[in-house]
Amino acid sequence: MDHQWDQFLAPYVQAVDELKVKLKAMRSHYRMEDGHVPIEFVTGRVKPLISIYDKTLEKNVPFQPGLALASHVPDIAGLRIMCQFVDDVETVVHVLRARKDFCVVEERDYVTNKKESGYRSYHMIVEYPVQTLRGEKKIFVEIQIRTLAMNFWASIEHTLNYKYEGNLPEAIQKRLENAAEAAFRLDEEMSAIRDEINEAQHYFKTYKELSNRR
Ligand code: 0O2
Repeated sequence: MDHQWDQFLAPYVQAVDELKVKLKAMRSHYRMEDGHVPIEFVTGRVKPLISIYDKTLEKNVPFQPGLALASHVPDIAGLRIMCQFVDDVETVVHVLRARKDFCVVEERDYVTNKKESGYRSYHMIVEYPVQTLRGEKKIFVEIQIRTLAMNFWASIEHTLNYKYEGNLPEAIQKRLENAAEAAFRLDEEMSAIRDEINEAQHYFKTYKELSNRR
């Protein structure tokens, strides 16, 4: 049984590894252009089996490796791209849509339409071709694009939900709603002084390059 899961998950592991390299390369390319870098950092993971199991219960699909699972749980392979500013999220989405190495099959804009929980992020499901010994295998990968503030909120909320098994006490829920609002305002404030920040970052980069040459 373990072997079956290993075999099923292998292309997902490969896809996450490959896409991490590719998306991090995007960041390096921006850096070389000497302008604003919309990508702060990239992370990736293959969904742990226990979380896949929980998802199958939620979606009422059998917990067994195969096509049904792959189509009902499209985030077995997941990448996250963190950005400084809300506008950067849109920039990254445009660049991803134009790529030729995968095909975008679904988009969910929780940035402009936040979830009831207060969650904000942009989700893309892409179909990514993995080269295997038995030929090409297309798999779904979820790419989440969000600002640092959205990411901070989501990771805290995720941890708390895990602790309380999804039944957050009302007081904590209220605090999280306030925190979501604060994160939203932080994004707005940072966007308002974006030009100042960009200029400062440019000076800092030039200064560092000059000091390294000495
Ligand atoms: P994990 O542990 O991050 O993998 P659907 O039922 O299809 O409408 P579904 O399948 O939940 O909704 O898809 P959706 O809404 O696109 O969410 C998929 C992922 O987005 C989640 O995966 C989370 O990573 C993130 N997410 C969605 N809503 C929330 C939220 O309210 N709070 C936080 N912190 N993250 C959220 P998993 O499998 O739930 O979790």
